[in-house]
This record gives sequence, C-alpha cells and structure tokens, in this order.
Amino acid sequence: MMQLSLPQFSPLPAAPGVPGRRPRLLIVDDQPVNIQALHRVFAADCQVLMATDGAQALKLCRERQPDLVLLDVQMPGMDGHQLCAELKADPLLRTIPVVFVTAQDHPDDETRGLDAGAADFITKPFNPAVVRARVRTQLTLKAQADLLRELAFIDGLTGMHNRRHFDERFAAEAGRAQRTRAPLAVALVDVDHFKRYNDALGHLAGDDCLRRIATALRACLRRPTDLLARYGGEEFVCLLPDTDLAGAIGVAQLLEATVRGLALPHPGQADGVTVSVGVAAGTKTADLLDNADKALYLAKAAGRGRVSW
Ligand code: GH3
Ligand code: MG
Ligand code: MG
Ligand code: MG
Repeated sequence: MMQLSLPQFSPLPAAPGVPGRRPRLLIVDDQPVNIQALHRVFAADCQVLMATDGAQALKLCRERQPDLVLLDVQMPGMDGHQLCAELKADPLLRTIPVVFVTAQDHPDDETRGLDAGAADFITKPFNPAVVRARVRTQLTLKAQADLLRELAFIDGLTGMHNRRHFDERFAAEAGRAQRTRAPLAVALVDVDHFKRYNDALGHLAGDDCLRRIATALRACLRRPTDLLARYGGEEFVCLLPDTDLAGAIGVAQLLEATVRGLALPHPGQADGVTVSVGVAAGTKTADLLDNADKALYLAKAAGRGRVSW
C-alpha cells in the first residue's frame, strides 16, 4: 500500500471552552476510504468523529457537539445538502461550521452548498495542506464567535448565564419538548424581602449575597443539560429538560433548602436569607413561565421560604 508522507502542518487553534481541548471534527462520507483520507490529515491533533450517513451524523452532532463538520454531498438517504439544512435549522447546532468536501466542482453545486449555509467548499481530490488551512480558518472564526456569544450571554455580577441566554435555550428546549413529548420544567427562584436586605446592609452587601446564592444554586444541578440563569434583579431561573413536575419539585426543594442552609443573616428574618420557588412542568410549554410565575406568587403569599407549583 502506498505510504502517504504528510507535509509539516501549522497547528490548529485550540477549541473554545476547556483550555487546550483539541478541536473536535466530524467527518461525514458514505465511502470509508474518503473518511480515512481526511482522518489522516487531522488525527494527530484533533478529536475525530466519523459517520457514514446523514442520520448518524445528525445524532453525533446532537450528542457530541463537534466544532466543525466535514461533509460529503452525495450520500444515500439524507444527502449532504439536506443534513446541512437540518443543522442550520436547529438553534443548538446552527453555529457548527459545515465544510463541504465533494467531487462535484460545478459552480452551481458550490452555490447550492453555500446557500444551504455551508462555511466553505473543498473539491476532491483535495490537497491535505489546503484542507487544513481552510479548516483552521473556520475553527478560528468559530472560537471567536463562541467567545463573543459567551460574553453576550453571561451575567456580569454572578458569572452565570443571563436572561438572553435563557430565552434562547428555553425556545430551543420548548420546541424539543413538543416534538419529543418529553416534559420540560422551569423553577423561578426569588430572594425573599431582598429590598429590606439592601436597605439595611447596603447594595454592595446585597451584590455579595446574590453571588453567594448563585454559587449555591449552581452546585445543586446535576445534569449537564440543566440550566441556571439570572432572570432579573434578585430572581434566578432553572430550566430542567426531560423533567416532570415531581422531579422539578424535588430540585426546587433542594434549591430552597440549600439557600436556607447558607444561613446568611437577614436584617428582618430570624432564619436568615430565604428564597421562594415557583415550579411548572409539562409538554405544553406556551404557559410554562407564566405558570411558574403564578406558583411563585403563591409561595410568596403562603409565607415565603417555600416551594409552590
Ligand atoms: P419579595 O419577598 O416579595 O420578593 O420582596 P423583595 O423585597 O425581594 O422584592 P422587590 O421586588 O420589592 O425588591 C427586589 C429588590 O432586589 C429591590 C432591588 O433593589 C434588589 N435588587 C435587584 N437587583 C439587584 C442587584 O443586582 N444588586 C442588589 N444589591 N440588589 C438588587
Ligand atoms: Mg458520497
Ligand atoms: Mg423579585
Ligand atoms: Mg424578592
């Protein structure tokens, strides 16, 4: 068998998130020999995922969130254009750059690929150094875009996700809950009598109190898909995919007990700083936030420092 000697490549940028994490590439092609050829180009410094059809590729994208997809056009079943369109229609997957790698080099094919949302277009047979250079460009752009998104979606006081991020994730998870009939739950957490806290101890102490509560709440969540965000001033929101009402009430009770357990002194409450939590869950997601808000009102009216639904 012919031995391919690879030219010296310049390094690929580190993937965003964990420092030093190798970029994760997904190679999709119905011909294993084509996958192998691309695998050789990236195996040394990338984490390489492989799929031989569109459905398998879509599943891997959902489960593993690759940093970039190298995509063949002609495949039986779901072809490259269809897969690209699916990725671009999914709010959780649309930021993954798609680079077509194809034997079709007619301008019409290229235009069709770019119109479908592809970031770039490489024709086969490819030159390994050119493929790497193009992938490097796309990975750099993706890392910069991820960083900007991260900054735009983080709350400055607590370091947790902000309302804007929550709204995006809520819309995506609500759509998924309706499609899959898996229940979605939300818990609204509101600090009790926080105006009195500020009035007695000052705003800086209030800020510090919110940071401590945020850290404690964050430690309560167990699943990687659970989301905690700052919803507004002294309100936090917890989004729990695949969680029914009973499960969400359990999480909410843990949130309430954890803040109580901090035993932060409160100027007007003998048992310290407490939160009230309103919970709602279901597959009908249109009224979910409204219902959680109504439940929160019930918790307040019933005496605060408790969970209602
Ligand atoms: P309730 O138990 O009914 O929720 O009473 P509350 O006093 O917590 O509710 P209210 O909505 O009347 O007041 C919320 C207070 O939260 C007033 C506001 O100054 C304070 N707050 C909101 N955001 C911040 C913040 O970022 N830092 C500080 N220190 N205080 C904040
Ligand atoms: Mg093919
Ligand atoms: Mg409030
Ligand atoms: Mg409050």
